[in-house]
Amino acid sequence: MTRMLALFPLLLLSGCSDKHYWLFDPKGPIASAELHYMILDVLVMLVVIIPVTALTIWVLWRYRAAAQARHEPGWAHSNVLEFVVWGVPLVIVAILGYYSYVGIHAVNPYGPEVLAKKSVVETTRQGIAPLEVDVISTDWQWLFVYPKLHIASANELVVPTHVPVHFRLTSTTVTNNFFIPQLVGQIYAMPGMRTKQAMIADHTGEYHGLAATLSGPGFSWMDFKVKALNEQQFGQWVAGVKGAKAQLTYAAFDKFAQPTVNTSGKSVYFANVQPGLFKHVIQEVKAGKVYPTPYAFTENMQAPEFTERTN
Ligand SMILES: [Cu+2]
Repeated sequence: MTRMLALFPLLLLSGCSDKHYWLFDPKGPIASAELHYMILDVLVMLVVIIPVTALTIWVLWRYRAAAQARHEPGWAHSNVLEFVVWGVPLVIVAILGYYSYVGIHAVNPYGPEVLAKKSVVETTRQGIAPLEVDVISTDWQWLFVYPKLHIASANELVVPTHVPVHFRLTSTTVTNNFFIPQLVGQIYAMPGMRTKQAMIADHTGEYHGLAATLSGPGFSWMDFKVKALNEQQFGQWVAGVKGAKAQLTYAAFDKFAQPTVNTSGKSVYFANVQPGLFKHVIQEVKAGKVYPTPYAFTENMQAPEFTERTN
């Protein structure tokens, strides 16, 4: 225990550049707002945690055997204590409720005010057209379609800095969870449905995106690179993808969406995405389209020796 306590200051020293501290190193207004409310919630909860910790130590000390404290087995009720144990939590829940409400609205991707509010985003230039990105999760890859640019990239999301990015999300398979800790919080990508998310990258750089919900055998590799580039670099990237050989017709998408594991880090680019792909995917899945997982991926769960019960 003492040894563990001695290590604790190292946690504080390790700093924000460490990849395990993404949430404490936001690189955009949405992630910053989320961190703000996270810290606020912890501070409000300390109103309970600190007194309870202190009182626990005090009670143990005050009523230790050697102190010979007064013994009161008949004691049963105190109005003051009732007031404290009910009153303080009520006040805390009210405060947390208020900040949850305000915080949810501050980062709500469905609210028209998101990314436009001065308090949330100082970097947004007025009237700048958002970049639209359609996110389609498969078993087990992420596809990012840029419908206005007619291009797509898999397992790599590239965005320009200081430009609002508006996501629409769906899934060909189970519900997935789109998460870029340094830029934007989790949002579900669900089969046959559309969700929305929005973000801005304030700084150029490379970030880590991930699937934050267990989704089967390929889950462990379902990470994606996020690159925030300046305007010129982004233009170059788009031009490069437009020069890619692979086309993304509806038929090509069908092939792409077949279950595959261990794709981590493999970026695939598609020039000429067939218009309306996002809508097409939702319609297909709604109509019952499935992408069956090959037996090889699930043999650890489904092998006959596990399913046939022996007595
Ligand atoms: Cu949960």
